[in-house]
This record gives sequence, C-alpha cells and structure tokens, in this order.
Amino acid sequence: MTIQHPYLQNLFADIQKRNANEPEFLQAVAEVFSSLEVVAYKRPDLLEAGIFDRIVEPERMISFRVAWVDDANTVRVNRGYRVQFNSALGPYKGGIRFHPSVNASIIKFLGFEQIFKNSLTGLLLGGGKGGADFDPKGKSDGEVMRFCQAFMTELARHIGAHTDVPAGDIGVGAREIGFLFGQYKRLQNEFTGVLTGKGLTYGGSLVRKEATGYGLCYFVQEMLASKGTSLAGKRVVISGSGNVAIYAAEKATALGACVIALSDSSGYIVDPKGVNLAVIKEIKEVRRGRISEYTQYVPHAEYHPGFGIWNVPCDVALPCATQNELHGEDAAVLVKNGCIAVAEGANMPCTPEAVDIFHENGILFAPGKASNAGGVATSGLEMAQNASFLSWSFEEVDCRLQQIMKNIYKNCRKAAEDYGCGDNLVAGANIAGFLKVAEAMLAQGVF
Ligand code: NDP
Ligand code: 2IT
Repeated sequence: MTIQHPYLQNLFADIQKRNANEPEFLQAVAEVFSSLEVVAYKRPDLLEAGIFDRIVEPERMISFRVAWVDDANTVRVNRGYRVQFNSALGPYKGGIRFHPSVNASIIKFLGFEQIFKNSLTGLLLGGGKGGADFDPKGKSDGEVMRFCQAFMTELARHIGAHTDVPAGDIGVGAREIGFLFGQYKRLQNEFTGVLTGKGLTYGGSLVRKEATGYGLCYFVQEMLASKGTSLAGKRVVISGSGNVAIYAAEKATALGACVIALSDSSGYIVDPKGVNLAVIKEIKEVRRGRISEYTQYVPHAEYHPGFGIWNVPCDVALPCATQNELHGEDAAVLVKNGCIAVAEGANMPCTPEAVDIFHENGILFAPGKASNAGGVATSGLEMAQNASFLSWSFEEVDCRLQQIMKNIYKNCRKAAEDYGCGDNLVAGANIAGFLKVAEAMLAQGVF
C-alpha cells in the first residue's frame, strides 16, 4: 500500500512519527489515505482546510484506572479507554471492547474506522470507541458486574445520550451492557438511551442483537447479485462464534447457504451438513463454553485446534472474529479453493496483503466499515426509538436495516465509479464515508 500524493505522503510520515507505537492505527490510516488520494487531487479545498490533518487526530482520548476487587478479595487494576474521535456528524458512537489485547492503538484504529462506518449508515452519528484490557473469560458474573461498575464510574462523566453513546463489541454483550447501564443510571439519576444494545425490557431495540450478522448477509446478497448470483446453495465459512458470527450464520442459513465452519481463538469446527445453530447458541450464549464442545453434541463434526479455518474450501468467507486474522497466505488458499466472495464482519480482519490478493484475483471483497455497519446502524435506530419513547416491531427494524445496507452498497459503488476506482468497494467505502464527514467539518469551522 503506497501513498503517492505529496501532501498525504508528508502527512502520513508525520502521523507515523507521532504514533510510532500504534501499528493497528497506522494500518487503518494507511488504507484510508491510499483510497483518498483521488479525493485529495480533486479537492484542494479540503487540504487547505486541514481536513486530513484534523481527521486523524482524536477530538479527545481518555485513559483511566479501573480498580476492582475479585472473588478472592484481591484488588485488580485494569486500564480503560474511550476515544471520542469525531463529532462532525453527531454524538460520538461506537462500541466498548473488553479483551486482554486492548491498548491505545487498537482503540484508535477502531475509533478511526468508526467515523467512516457511521457516516456510511446515513444516520447522524459521530465516531468513537472504548474498552479495557480486562478479560471476561473465566470471571464470575459478580466479578464482571464489579468490573463494569468500576469502569462506568469513571466513564459516566464523559458520555451522555447527546454526547457519546457506547455499545458492545468483543467481550461486551447483553450482560455487560446491563451492568454498565445500571451503573450509569445510578450515578446520574437519569434513565436515557446512553448505551445501545440494551435488554428489551429497558429500552433495547429488537434486531440489535442480530443486526451486525444479518446486515453483513444483506450486504453480501447485494454484492453477489451484482454478479447474478446469491447466497442460496453456497458453502460459507465464518470465523469467530460470537455475536457477529452467530447471527451471520443464522441469516446466511435462512437465505439458503450451508455454513460449514465456525471458530474461536482456540480452534475451529467443520460440519459438512451445516452447523446446528441451536447447539452453537447453547454452547456460546448460554454456557459461555468453547467451540470444541460442538463435537459432543454433533459427533459427525470435526474439531481442529489452531487457526486453520481458512483452509476449509468454501464459496463465501466471512471473517467475524478480530483484526488481522486473515493473512496473505490464507487469502491465497481461499483463491486456490475457488472462493468467490469475502466480506468482513469483524473490523479490519483481513491484512492489506490479503485484500490485495482478493483484488488481484477478482474476488468480490467487502470492507468491514461498509459490510458490518448494520450493527451501529441499528444502534442508531435504538437511539431514535429511545428519543421518541417508542418501540418498533422486529419487521420494521429489520426492514430499515435491509434498506440501510442496500444504500451503503449503492453509495460505495457510486463513489468508486465517480472517482475512477471501478467496482473497488474499499475505495468506495472510504471515499463515500469520508466526503460526508469532510463537508460537515468544513461547514463547522476549524477546531
Ligand atoms: P464476541 O466477543 O461476541 O465474539 C468474538 C469472537 O471472536 C469469539 O468467537 C472470539 O473467540 C473470537 N476472537 C476474539 N479475539 C480473537 C483473537 N484474538 N483471535 C481469534 N479469535 C478471536 O465479539 P463480536 O462478535 O461482537 O465481535 C467480533 C468482531 O466484529 C470484532 O472485530 C468487532 O469489532 C466486530 N464488530 C462487532 C459489532 C457488534 O455489533 N458486536 C459491530 C461491528 C463489528 P474467543 O471466545 O476464543 O475469544
Ligand atoms: O464496531 C462496531 O460498529 C460496533 N461494535 C457497534 C457499535 C455500536 O455503537 O453499535
């Protein structure tokens, strides 16, 4: 990935110096900048207004101590973060991740991507992200609750329904959102839509749980339709077995595909008859177990330890676990095995080398900021319902989600065409997402 535009090249060199210890953030900026060169040539006004210089610097980033007491009465300390990256389009919006790998680089890459993703939804949402290097695995419900309460005790002063609205991400699901919401309400004495992904009894939206995975499949359907085909009858491999993976599998199956493999960070299962989602939900959502347990329920399935899931031959690959989980070598294997489409359910799961291989080989490729935007879009719909004190039916929310995913696909294709990038959806997503934010920043003056 090279940046040739002289202004962007100099700026990127400066960004590398200033953020030398943040490889994931630099990776995300490099990808966006290489797509935006065509914009920089056409729009000198954006360079003059310092839009590129400003968009890579968070409006605000906080890092804070989270101290809590575990079940053995030992004091534990984690580091919490919230990056409030860009508020040109609306209140900061983006998930919270609890995973031991969380650091400033990961939070900044996720927050940066979120700016463009949220812009693509067409809703009024700024970009933000947060998290902590806390590992919920193996913790009791009481420990998770005390951690969430400690985390929110600091975060509460920085967020609000019109300021910054967090949601879930890796390691943060319905249980954690409940504890976080309860603590916010207790501290502020205010019942507002300050978080999304809430339970249905206290302001959550129907379809939010399913939204990222369903939206991913709606996007894939658009992409496949452009080649006169669909998910029906396709073999699909999905990495991960968390929120995004499970509901991508559910929708792909409903649309006639056969989902033959799923994974977690320990290994992957292959079920040539199509994964049994009731079993997966029981293991992952109810018992919080490991994917290896699948073979106890479904003896004809195989379990393989390790990261080899991309060796399973498939027509469509949906990486739905984490960043940089699909490398150049994996992409080459997918191509060799006849895969026709790859769509990112996770954020930045494919390395730049992998994306190049997909493009060079004519594989349909959807970047996460477009194809996984259904989650945050439905969070936006949850905010709209909360603001109006109404709850919409499952069908109404799902119908809006489908329309949003169709629009994102159409707008990415159009932006790519308008700027001479053919049908490259990476370029289209970056250009379409960026232009709307850039116009809003121009209008709002320098800050
Ligand atoms: P979950 O915590 O529900 O599930 C994460 C899954 O990915 C688990 O199966 C987990 O396995 C696996 N995983 C996590 N980290 C690693 C790792 N380092 N190596 C291998 N596997 C790993 O998270 P979500 O499903 O919510 O999120 C998945 C991805 O989708 C993330 O990239 C997230 O940013 C993105 N995303 C999520 C949205 C949402 O609405 N939730 C919206 C848009 C994007 P294990 O249990 O072994 O850790
Ligand atoms: O990466 C993402 O878009 C999310 N984790 C969802 C964010 C949200 O605010 O719903």
